[in-house]
Amino acid sequence: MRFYDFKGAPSPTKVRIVIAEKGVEIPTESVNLRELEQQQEAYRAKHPGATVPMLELDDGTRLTESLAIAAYLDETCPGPNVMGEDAKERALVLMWHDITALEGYLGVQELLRNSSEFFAGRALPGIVPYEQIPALAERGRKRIGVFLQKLDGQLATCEYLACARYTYADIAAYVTVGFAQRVLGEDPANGHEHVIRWRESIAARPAVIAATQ
Ligand SMILES: N[C@@H](CCC(=O)N[C@@H](CS)C(=O)NCC(=O)O)C(=O)O
Repeated sequence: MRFYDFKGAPSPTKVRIVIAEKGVEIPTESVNLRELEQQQEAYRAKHPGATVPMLELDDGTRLTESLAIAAYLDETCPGPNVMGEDAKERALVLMWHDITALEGYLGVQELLRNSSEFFAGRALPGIVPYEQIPALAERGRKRIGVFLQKLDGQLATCEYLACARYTYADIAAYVTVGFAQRVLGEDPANGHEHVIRWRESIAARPAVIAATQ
């Protein structure tokens, strides 16, 4: 197997945390998004969609999309289960992953990619040259606030996001809150005591520390 990663980007960070939680070693190659290495021929020949993460299996299959990679690693690697032990847990993990991806992550992406000079003409990941729409940046900023409110409400009722134990839903939401903090330049968890309590417990996990340093 070979993992295509980039340390500064949120989507591969979720996979890096899963790998660390599982305690497995996977040969890893960094694709430098700051230098647009993902758009060069060598990487596009492997993944025409030109994004990271990607996991290349020994039979040549290439998995993209962090959720799919996490599900594959969870089933095939030893170590603690992160995608849910039974039908209800698995459904709750997918449910909170979807809420996080669609309501949280996309809000941060809207803000970043429609406001930063670096993403001019690249307002969406991939190879299609979408122009920026400044109004989407403002909408994204608002959506982050709405998402944090929802996260805090859920974490007021439950120690972890999807169920009583740590799962991939927590990994996805933790990375999204960190991404939001970086893009906003301020802590979106301010005033959300349950998010702050939860975030501290995730940040203290050895695998999270190892995967994000
Ligand atoms: N749905 C994908 C999203 C992948 C994605 O958007 N990756 C970003 C980094 S976080 C990327 O590769 N961007 C390259 C670009 O913008 O050209 C996943 O969850 O893995």
